[in-house]
Parts: sequence; structure tokens; C-alpha cells
Amino acid sequence: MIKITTISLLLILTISSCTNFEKNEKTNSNLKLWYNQPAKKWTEALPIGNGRLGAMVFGGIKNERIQLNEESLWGGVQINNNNPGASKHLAEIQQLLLVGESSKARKLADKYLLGTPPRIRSYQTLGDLKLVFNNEYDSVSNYRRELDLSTGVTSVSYNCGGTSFSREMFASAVDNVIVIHLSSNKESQINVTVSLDRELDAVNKLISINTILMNGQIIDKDQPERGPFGKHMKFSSELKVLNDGGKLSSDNSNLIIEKANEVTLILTAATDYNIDILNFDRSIKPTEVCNKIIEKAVSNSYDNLKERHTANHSEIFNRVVLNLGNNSKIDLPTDERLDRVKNGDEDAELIELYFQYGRYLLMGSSRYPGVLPANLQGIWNQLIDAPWSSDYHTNINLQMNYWPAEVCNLPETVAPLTKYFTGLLIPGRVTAKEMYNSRGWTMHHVSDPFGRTGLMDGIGWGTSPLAGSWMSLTFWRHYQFTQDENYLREKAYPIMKEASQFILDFLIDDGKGRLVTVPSISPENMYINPLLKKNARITYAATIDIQIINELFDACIESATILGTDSELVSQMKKAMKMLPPVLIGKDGTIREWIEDYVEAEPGHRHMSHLFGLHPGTKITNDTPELFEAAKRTIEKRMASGGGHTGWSRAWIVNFYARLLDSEQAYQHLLALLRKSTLSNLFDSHPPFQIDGNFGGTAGIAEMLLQSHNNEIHILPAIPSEWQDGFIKGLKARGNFTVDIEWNEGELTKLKIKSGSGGICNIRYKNKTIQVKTAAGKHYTLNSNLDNNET
Ligand code: FUC
Repeated sequence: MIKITTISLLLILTISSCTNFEKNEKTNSNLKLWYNQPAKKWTEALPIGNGRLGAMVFGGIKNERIQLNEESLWGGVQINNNNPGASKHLAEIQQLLLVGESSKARKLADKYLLGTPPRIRSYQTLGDLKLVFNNEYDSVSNYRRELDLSTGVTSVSYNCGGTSFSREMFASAVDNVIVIHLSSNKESQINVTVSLDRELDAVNKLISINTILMNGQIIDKDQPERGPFGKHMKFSSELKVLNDGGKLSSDNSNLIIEKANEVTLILTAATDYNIDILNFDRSIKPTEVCNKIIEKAVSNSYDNLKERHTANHSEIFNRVVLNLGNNSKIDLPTDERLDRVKNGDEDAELIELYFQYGRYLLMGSSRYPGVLPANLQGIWNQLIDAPWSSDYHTNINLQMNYWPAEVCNLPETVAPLTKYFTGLLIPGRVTAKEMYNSRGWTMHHVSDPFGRTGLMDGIGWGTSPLAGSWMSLTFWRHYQFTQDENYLREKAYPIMKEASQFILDFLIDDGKGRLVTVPSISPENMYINPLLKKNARITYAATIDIQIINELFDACIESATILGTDSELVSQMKKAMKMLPPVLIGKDGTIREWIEDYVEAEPGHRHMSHLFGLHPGTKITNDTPELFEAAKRTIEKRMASGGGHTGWSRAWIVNFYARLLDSEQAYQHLLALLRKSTLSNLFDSHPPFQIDGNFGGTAGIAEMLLQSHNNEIHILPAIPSEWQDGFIKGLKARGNFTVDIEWNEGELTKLKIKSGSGGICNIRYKNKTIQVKTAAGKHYTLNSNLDNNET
């Protein structure tokens, strides 16, 4: 039983005066990934990013490869890929599914629902910046490469022939460029040849004595299943080389620097993509865009560029500080520490680093000056045709990318996602109308920057017309955390409202008085159809759909109330909710994945969509004890059958166990994420590399320390015994509260809450809950008994 007490604001505190909060919060050394050797493979290289430009730095001694990305460099073009036969055949497909004829329905759906064309094109690499150092390399010593998460600077240093060389690189959001600085401790030692290289569709030329310009246009191949071929996205990259001392010359389009004291390279890139029309726009001249950015950047000294970058990066990054104890392993290189963990060791500080790395990666792949959200690889991709096209997958992956955004105090990373989805309403409305004869907007499980919203990748994978509704909840969450009513009115609610209108029109009566979604899948799992004794994916009213609708309608109703609008829509939603099928528990005590108690064809499947209500949804909690228990059994069954084998799937399990308040299981799965699904540069491995697991893992760690989905701020809800002493500063909770927590011997010792917007704050620690009436801008300090003091 939880005891609720409303307490006065000025209780006397008995807290020790010198706590961990005030102590030195560790040096930056635990915010560094570092290695004793250059990267041999791309997944050993270190990422930098400013939300728009990304790079993977290998740190080679003689040959440095810096693989480059620009967020909008995608193959493809805007097209309507809605199957023209959809609305005519929808009713027939629906009726077949309602009577269990999934094979017949599937045949029709393949013909009349699947998008035309059914696949998208890929996010592409921009190419490589290559540095070839023309020194003698007989005796290299003291090599080190590192990435400092708190400054966003990656560096390489080594001694060679009696000289110390160093290289620093960063992607500046303030100046919109990638900067590389080469220096040594002696004069006239830098000898380097610089080139830009792209395997396809680009040419390089020197446009001045020290400037290389790459110009290109993607020529999409003749692959009819992916869309029209031909000359599509235009792009440019400009690189200016500034040498201090020595000689600068050229050879074709390469720049040769000899005997310089220092060299600064400044690079940018641009395409003619226009987010406002979700297409390329020939009025944008990428070369001119690059030119303007470079001319502005070069008016700064290197030190100035670095200072501006570091100040901007650190202001955002340093909002959250995590300390899970000290284990003195920070003197070992990151790959060795990871190997030790893979061999059974535990390393709390590596978990800290992994947590902060997720925050770093989200900043690097989703913020201004970028306009597009973090894709399956964030912003980092070395291929012309990436795994799963490095696309926007919306049946778990894109959602997971943004799980850490709010709680980990990075609300600005949601801006590109909001912008993109605001644009997606336009093609999404066409898909709602043309495929489902519905109002509002919809999409399916995949999209690209051109806003494809038809059904893709096959009926079995792609039949997720509620994917957009799930995505809409990300914007509601942004409001819940920030309490930004203007954002709710202008951005979130329009997306949520039209997603709800789509659902209202899409729902049909199943003949038994229930409103159901048809067609539907439980991504991407198969059930055994009892009528046909065959595996099938499409059906009606998969559990996740019902859970999404309940979550979205509740959010919409609350929003409409806050905004004082749409009373008619609110009553329609209320009425519809009463007619939805309930979420049921199956014979084996698990949550039913489908509306019938079907047998799963693959009981260890990586998706666990029927647990949406537990996480990221908010409806399965301690307050629904039967479903809570069933949720536990659902994961146990998945695990017993080999579940969690992809990085993102494992990360989701960490979040599930945190929500189930099972600290030890959450911790074990976090270890498994590091042991089985983490590469030596700490990228998540699906396999291959896919970034969602990084973001899901970071969110999971936050979820173990703080939860705020159930109308209360739950402190240390799933803290494992392995994290005996520690603190976290700067996490956010719904209601716009900033929370600092400190604990010793596994017990809360001090809690500080800053109220950003005022309002009631229910605070729970273990079985005690108190209610504090807060005022905006005030701080509340509480001790282990939740006794409270306002300052
Ligand atoms: C979903 C997952 C796959 C992969 C792909 C990008 O389809 O089922 O495992 O993550 O997205």
C-alpha cells in the first residue's frame, strides 16, 4: 500500500552538509572513449555529428580516413506510392480477415494494399575525407585516440621521430562545419596530402588554391521496386585548408601541404533537399550554400571555432551527470573494458559511459542545424545502399531513438522529428484517404525524407497503419515533459488529432459489437492460424493497436481539454474507446498478442509489441496488477524461447524490466546489451550496427533511476544492488521537473527537484508517496524520508 501524505513545505532537514552532489563529479576521464590503436573497421571509428553533418574518424597514423555524412543525402524522389486498388478492395480484405481467412486476405492485400512501388531507396554516404601523412613512420609511440563526450571533440596523438603529433576533430553545430586541426610540438613537421573521395556520382575540383569542391547528383539505378530511376538529389561538399607555415600546392584536385606548423581543415556539405516540401528543390544551390557556410566559418581562428563549439556542445551535454560508483577501470582503454565485460566482468563506469554516449549520439544526429530525425544509424552511414536503407522505421526503431530525449534532458533533439512529422501529415492525409477512405493522416512502418506513407516492404512486415499514431505519442511526451502549451497547440496536437481522426474512421465493427482495426499485424510476428493451420501475420485488432488507441485517445482528450477545443471529437473518442476489445490474458498467463489466443509461430520473436502498454505506453502499471503480472510472464516466455537477440530488442527488455520494477533483471539485460550487442566503439549492433539499441539502452538506464509515467515521480524504481553508491543530476520528469538523486548503500540519501512550471508533484520512493505543491523556479530538497524543504 502506498501512503500519501501532503506535507508542508518547510520541514527541517537532517541531511549531511557535504554530499556527493557537492563533491567533484569526477574528472572528464570517464566521459571519454579511448583506444591505443587506430580503427581498422568502420565500427571501430569514432563518431562526431552536429545534427546535420556526421563523420566517422578512424585515427590512422599514416592514412586518416574520415567518412562523411550529410543528413539529407538520400536516393529517391517524392512519389505517391499508395496502391490505387486499395480503397476498392479494402472492405473485402477486411471481411476475409474477420472470419480468419488470412491467406485469401493476404493474396488480395499483396495485390491491392502493397505500395506501388513497395520499397524506398537508401540514405547514402557523402564520401571520405582522406589525409595521407608523408612522414617517416618507423618509430611511432604513445598512440592514443579518444572521443570526449563532454566537449564533442575527438583527437589522435602519437610520437614519431622525436616529434609529438596531434589531430583534433569536431562537428560544430554553431558554425555548421566539420573542423580538423593538425599540429605538432615542433615547427614545420606537418606533411599531408588531402583529398575528398566518393565512389559514385560526384566530381572534385579545386576552386581556389586551398579549396576543394565536390559536386554531385545521385543517379538512382533502375530498380523499379524502389521508385523512379534517374538524376535526383544534388549535393556539394566544400573543404578549405588553412596552413600555418610551409607550402601548399595541388595535384589534380588534391591539396599537398609540406612542412607546415599547423593545418586547419574546414568542411561543410549541402544538398538541395527542402524539408518544407519533403523533396529536392532546384532553387537551392548546394554549392552556394556550402560557400556561404565556409566563408563565415573561416573568419574565425581554429581556437575560436573550437571554443564556440565546445561551449555550445557542453551546455547541452553537461545537463546530466551520472555517477554509478568508482571502479578504477577508467585507466583502461574502452575496447579492453568492453572485452572484460564480455568475459564476465562488471564495470559500472562503463555503463555510465554507455549512458552518456547515447545522449551524445542523439545530440549528434538530431538537432539544429539538422532538420531530419535520427535514422536507423543516427546520421552515420558509410554505404551507398545501407542495411534497411538506414531509413525511418516506425514499428519500434524511430520511436526508440527518441526514448531518451526527454528524460535525459535533450528536448531540442525532438525538434527535427516534429518538423519532419508535421511535413508527413500532407502525404499521410493522402494515404489515409486513398487507401482507407479515412480522414486524418496515416503512414506504415517505413518512410524516407520524401515522405512515403504507403505500405512497404511486404504485407507481413508493413501492415502497420497505426505506426503514425504511435509516433504521435512522442510529441505528446514532449509536451508532458516540457509543459510547453504553445508546442502542444501548434505542433503536437495537430499531429495527434489527425492520427485520432484516422483511427476513428479506420475502426470497423467486427460483427460482435466491438470496434477493431483491420488489417492489422503485431509487428513483425507470426501466429498460427487455427483455421488454416498455417503461419500468418495479418489479422485484425492485434493487441498493440488497441493499446496504441487507448494511449493516443487519452492523450488527445487531455490535450483537447488543456487547449479548450474539439469537444465533439472528444466525445467520439470516448465513445469509441468503450467499444474497443479489452487487452486480454491468454491461457498461458501472458498478455495475448492478438485478439484471439493464437499460438505464436516464433515465441522468442524480437518484437514484443503486445507489451507496448507496459513500455513505452503507460497503462500497465502496479495499478493494473493482473496485466502487470501477465506482462512479467510475457517477457519470461519470450526470454525462455530465445528472445532479445537484437540490440534494440534487448534494450527494450531493459525498459520493460525497469517498468516492472525488477532491478536485477533490468541490470542483467543491460549487461547482456553490452556483452552481446555492443561494438568496440560502443555502437549498438543489431547486427549489423543499428543505433536504436544505444538510445533504448540509455533510456533504460534512466528508467531504472527515475520514472514519471504514472502520475508520480518514482525515485530509484529499479536500482540494482550493484549500484550501491552514486548520484544522477539533471534528469527530467513529466511536469517539467528537473531531478537530482543521490543514494548510498542502495538507499536514497538526497533528492532535489526543481519545478520548471509549478504544479502538483507526487513523489514516490519505495512505498511512500508525498505530494508537493510546487511553484515555478523553486527548488525542493528532500531527504530519505521525503521530508521536504523549499528554496
Ligand atoms: C524492424 C526489426 C528488424 C530491424 C529493422 C530495421 O523491422 O524487426 O529487426 O531492426 O526494423
